[in-house]
Amino acid sequence: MITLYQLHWSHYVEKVRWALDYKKVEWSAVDVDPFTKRQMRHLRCKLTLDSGREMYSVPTIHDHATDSAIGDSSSILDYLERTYPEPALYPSDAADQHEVTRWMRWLDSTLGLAARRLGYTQIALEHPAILASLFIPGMAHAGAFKKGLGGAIVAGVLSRRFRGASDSSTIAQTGSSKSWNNAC
Ligand SMILES: N[C@@H](CCC(=O)N[C@@H](CS)C(=O)NCC(=O)O)C(=O)O
Repeated sequence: MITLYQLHWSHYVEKVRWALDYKKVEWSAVDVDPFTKRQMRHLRCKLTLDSGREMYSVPTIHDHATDSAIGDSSSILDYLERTYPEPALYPSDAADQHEVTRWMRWLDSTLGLAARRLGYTQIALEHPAILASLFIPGMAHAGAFKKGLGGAIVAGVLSRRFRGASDSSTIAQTGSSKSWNNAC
């Protein structure tokens, strides 16, 4: 049984859900509070940013069968392939496998980040109240005024992060052993 810690709308999480379903392993998801990540505190699976700051990231899985906790979508796929080899996600040829992994990690840190930024920016411009529902627990049923205010605050926080916080750009570097502590 695998527990997936998720923000349900994250495309990095979707990638892991696809892999889990493809492998037909038994799994269930825990929705994580994006600001406090309190649901993950029992896991010793933080990633270490270049700045030295440690943080929890989603997706993270906890495989109860092996008592392993793994963060980073591409590292999770690598783990699933090693631990549950059938059906195979990767081609059998080692060179092809290397190529797949290289593309996957490159896309994580380029298209993946750009798509996320575009998505949040569009939502902030067109329907900021949705951001409140996504990021603030309990906001889904709040009134329009509260949602609008919450959405504006979340949009401000996100745009500050996107504007150049080194931590968020470091999250992109999934292939870098410096940025990620995968031994968790
Ligand atoms: N490259 C990572 C990216 C994961 C990522 O950026 N996750 C975001 C949510 S979509 C996160 O956990 N950010 C931590 C935070 O913002 O505190 C992966 O492939 O899993």
